[in-house]
Amino acid sequence: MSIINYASREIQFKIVYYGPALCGKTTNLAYIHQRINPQNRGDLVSLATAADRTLFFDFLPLNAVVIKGFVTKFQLYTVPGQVIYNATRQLVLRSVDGIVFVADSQWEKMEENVESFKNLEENLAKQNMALDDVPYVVQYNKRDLPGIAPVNYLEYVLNNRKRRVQSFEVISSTGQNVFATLNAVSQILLHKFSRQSDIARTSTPATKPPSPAATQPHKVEA
Ligand SMILES: Nc1nc2c(ncn2[C@@H]2O[C@H](COP(=O)(O)OP(=O)(O)O)[C@@H](O)[C@H]2O)c(=O)[nH]1
Ligand SMILES: [Mg+2]
Repeated sequence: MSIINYASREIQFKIVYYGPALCGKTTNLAYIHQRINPQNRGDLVSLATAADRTLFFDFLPLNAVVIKGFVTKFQLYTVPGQVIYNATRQLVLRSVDGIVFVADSQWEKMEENVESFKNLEENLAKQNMALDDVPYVVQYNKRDLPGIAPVNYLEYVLNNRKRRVQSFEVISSTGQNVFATLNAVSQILLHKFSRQSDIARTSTPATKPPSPAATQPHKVEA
């Protein structure tokens, strides 16, 4: 649920990168962090173990466009993918506004992808949310590796619900389609926000939601 601060005229949205261990969630955030103008972002906070696996989460705050006098801020989080950290995943998912499900395209990771996707639905259900009501997109990461499943197979396994969502072929280690993914989920959640919020309804004539490119480093206006 977005947080609207009338005093500071800010709207905060929370986007969570969800997926199995080592699928590339931290790599997405690190790339975004590296490409965004430092004036428009905070530090990337990673709580990692010595083995470089996320223990709690990564956190990256971004400022983006101004909607009707309000600065929109996006808070990007990752979850720890390892099965045992489910309580942490539930905490990180609290009040989520948008989700990027990151799948590892390698055949050998298919079971883990499916398991993680199911786990996402279960954890949302525990906070009375249904995946179908949450803006989300799917990312097929590691497209540069050998031994990956074709996209139509991944679509069949991970994006075969009544409502098919946008999906992206990504190489997060080079940044390919990392911003396309983020922009897509931001656009969907901003659309939803414009439909539902008083700010959007009571302000100046309906304009289209800020361009998804708003989160691109060179287009950020804060
Ligand atoms: N070849 C390749 N390696 C990747 C890609 N994305 C992430 N990795 C590597 O996969 C490993 C796990 O990535 P990380 O972002 O830590 O995964 P997380 O557990 O989901 O946060 C790291 O060694 C990354 O460099 C990719 O698109 N291609
Ligand atoms: Mg990580």
